Amino acid sequence: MKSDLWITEKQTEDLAISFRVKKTLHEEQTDFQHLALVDTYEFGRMLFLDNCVMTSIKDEFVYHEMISLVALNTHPNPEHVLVIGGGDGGAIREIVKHPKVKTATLVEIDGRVIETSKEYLPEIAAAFDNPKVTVLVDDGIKHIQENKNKYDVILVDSTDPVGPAVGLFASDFYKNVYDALREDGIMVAQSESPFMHQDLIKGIHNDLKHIFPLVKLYLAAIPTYPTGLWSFTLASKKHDPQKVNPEDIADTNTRYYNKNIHFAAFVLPNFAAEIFK
Ligand code: AAT
Repeated sequence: MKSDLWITEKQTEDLAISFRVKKTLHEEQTDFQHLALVDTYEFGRMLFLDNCVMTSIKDEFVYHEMISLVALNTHPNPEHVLVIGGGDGGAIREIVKHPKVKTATLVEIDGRVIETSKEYLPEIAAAFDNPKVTVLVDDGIKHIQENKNKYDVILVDSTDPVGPAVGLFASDFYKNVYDALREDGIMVAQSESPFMHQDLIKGIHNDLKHIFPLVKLYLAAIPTYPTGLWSFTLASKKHDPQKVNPEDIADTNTRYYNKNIHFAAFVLPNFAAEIFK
């Protein structure tokens, strides 16, 4: 008989998504947030932080490929890459596969996310032992303030703008990201749903446009995230993702991203393009 236990993310005051739970694998209150690892019938094992979906075994590849590979294949020489947040290791797993990457640094504020992901989500936390990888348990805001002219690509793989992640959506943070990037660096941040978070997306773009010459939104379908349609914001000092030579896109054995998706992801439906009008 199936269990009658469900885990629910309240996406807004008036909307929720529930997953029927096969088994609760782990639950704790860390120094930063409530952490739960559950096995679900529909999406396999899932990580929740403060009752919000962070990732699931079934659809994690979309998010992790899309947050990482668009920038890595836009930069002609992405040797040094930084991930802020992303303690599950999914972005890092995609980054180390790229042939041009020499170092991949992860700065995650909550060490318990890393440890529990290694234990319960080994398919996602698959590359922490790779020699290219350095893991720092620290506040990403602080790391960005302390490092200048260092990275080719910075990915902000953060929780929603509440709690420790609020500062990762602030204009001062983006200025420091600009300075932490080398002269032709690129930043990508997860920027929530264009159905629900238009004001947030607009704010991010307004802030970034004052700092970077090129700012673009791109989309991907992520069923376990609110509304299932997710956005990423790319800010670049020089290289334009839409002017990449398709021949230069590395084949890193992906399940969502490919040469056509690289360009198609930037084609916005009218309602999403209107966010910027
Ligand atoms: N890879 C998809 C999973 C995430 S997790 C985001 C991570 O950001 C969390 O582990 C959280 O601990 C970390 N984090 C939050 N604030 C900071 C900070 N200031 N410095 C470093 N790490 C931080 C993203 C899920 C997106 C959810 C969409 N609904």
